[in-house]
Amino acid sequence: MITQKELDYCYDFVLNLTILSGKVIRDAFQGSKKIETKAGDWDLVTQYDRKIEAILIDNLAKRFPTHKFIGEETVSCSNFLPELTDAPTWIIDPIDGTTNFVHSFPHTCISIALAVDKELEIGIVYNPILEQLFTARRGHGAFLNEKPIKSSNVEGLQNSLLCLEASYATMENIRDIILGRLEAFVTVAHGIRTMGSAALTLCHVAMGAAEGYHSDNLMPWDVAAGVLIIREAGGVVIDTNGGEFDVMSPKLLAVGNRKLAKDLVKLIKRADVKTQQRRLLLQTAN
Ligand code: LIP
Repeated sequence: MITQKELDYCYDFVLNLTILSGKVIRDAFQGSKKIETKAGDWDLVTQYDRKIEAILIDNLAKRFPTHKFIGEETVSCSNFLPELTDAPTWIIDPIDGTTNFVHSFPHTCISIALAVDKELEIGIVYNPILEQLFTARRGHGAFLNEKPIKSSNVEGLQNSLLCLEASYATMENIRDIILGRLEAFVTVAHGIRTMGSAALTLCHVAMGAAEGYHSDNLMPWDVAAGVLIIREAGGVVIDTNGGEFDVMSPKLLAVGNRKLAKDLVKLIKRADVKTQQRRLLLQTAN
């Protein structure tokens, strides 16, 4: 159990800390970085990801000694994803959009959320390069640089700007699924975008700059803050198959409104059926 007053304090504290930590990204942005790979050639980490995660966790742990942490780089080192419990838990991506950061492509951010009783209470996504600060508290709305934001009410797929994560097509075992979904999106939408930062893409859906975002293969820290920001901006987050969204196992469809969400679920299902048929044809041809 946590009081509103305690949550107010957590919010003020983490907001200051996040803005201060943004300086690390800003100072390192144009320079050379030490780059290592994690799950594959496409999964990068730099010394700055680790540095920022250490700053965030050290300061939060000092201030809130009973709180727990799920941080991208800590989990990568231990290879162990902790369970989300009822305890106040900070879910942290020190640099979301690391590949963008490595290339000095300006869509990169710090993403941090607080969950209490497994409910997202605080979400902050901060891009210190473009000075975009997205914030949300459960039940209090969503904001970009302190101004309220609202998700899109465009209901037609044919009038939508849709985002998805195309880079997973590097993985051979799911390449056809990703490209099949990409083909389906391109065929119906006004346009598609692939930004390279799940957290910032979610915030663009929250501010109504894009109608929808879809990606499987994400991790809790990529999405926790952005999910609260979209919901507080009036948008919808569901599982890719249309069911309830699970932040600890995110297969995600984040959409400006419910009507469009339903149509996207159908579109993705049809694309996957087509992919399965192509696989069968290939198998019989071989
Ligand atoms: C990245 C995401 C990106 C996703 C990558 C990765 P990182 O986060 O935001 O959109 O496709 O898998 O998780 O690794 O830069 O923090």
